[in-house]
Amino acid sequence: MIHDSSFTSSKALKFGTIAFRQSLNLQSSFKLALRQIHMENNHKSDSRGALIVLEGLDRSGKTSQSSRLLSYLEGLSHSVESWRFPDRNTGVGQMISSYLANESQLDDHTIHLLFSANRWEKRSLMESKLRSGTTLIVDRYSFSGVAFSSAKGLDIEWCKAPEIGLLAPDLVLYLDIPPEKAAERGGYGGERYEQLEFQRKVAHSYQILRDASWKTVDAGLPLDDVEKQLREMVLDCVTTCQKGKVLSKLWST
Ligand code: NYM
Ligand code: MG
Repeated sequence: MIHDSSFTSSKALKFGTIAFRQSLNLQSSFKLALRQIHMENNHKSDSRGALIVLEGLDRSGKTSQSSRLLSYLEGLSHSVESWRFPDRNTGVGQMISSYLANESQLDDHTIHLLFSANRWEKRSLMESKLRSGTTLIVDRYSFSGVAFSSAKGLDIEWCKAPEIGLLAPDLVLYLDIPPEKAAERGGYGGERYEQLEFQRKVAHSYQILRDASWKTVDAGLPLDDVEKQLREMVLDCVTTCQKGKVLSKLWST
């Protein structure tokens, strides 16, 4: 009896161990399957639109090239939008617009922060567009903010500070043109900053800001030639972001 019972319990123990092992196996295959599903989902959500910024002096051709790039990408059936800063349609944008038109006067620091606030008010929309797969071609961004304000003599690090944490562009296309040549192009409008001497200082500030995400194009070339070069760079960037690239933040260490 005693022997029997010990036999039965050792059998039960063996059975229990097998059942336990099998359940462990099942658990780990289940976990593996879950991980695979998770990775697939992650892969899908990593695919996103590209944040492409055009920078350069006034009259360097950014606006014309933005609209050309928009039509080009639309023609390839990409989801794409063209944005610009300052965005003059918001309340902050209207204050900026009247300052630029010399209809109001503001302290240099104040207008700098308004330009920055104008980007911050669009930040979350920008992120959701990019994550949903829309590429944004943006005419001016934080680099304009820092280049123009620091050209007035404001400290460059102070100028960069309010931009920290905005989305970092995947590509900055710098339309390079000598300030004298830009000034010849149909002349400047009546807006603040549109003066040769000031634009020389802005060009200098842009040089300090240049980093690895920048590509420089000779904007003195005919529009078609500039466009051809830009198309290639843009398409390359859009493809990289479609495959999945981490969306990073500007100037955070
Ligand atoms: N500008 C633009 C700034 O001074 N700081 C900024 O942050 C931005 C986005 O506004 N001369 C200046 C550069 C231009 C002016 O822009 C208006 P646009 O692209 O010419 O309309
Ligand atoms: Mg302008």
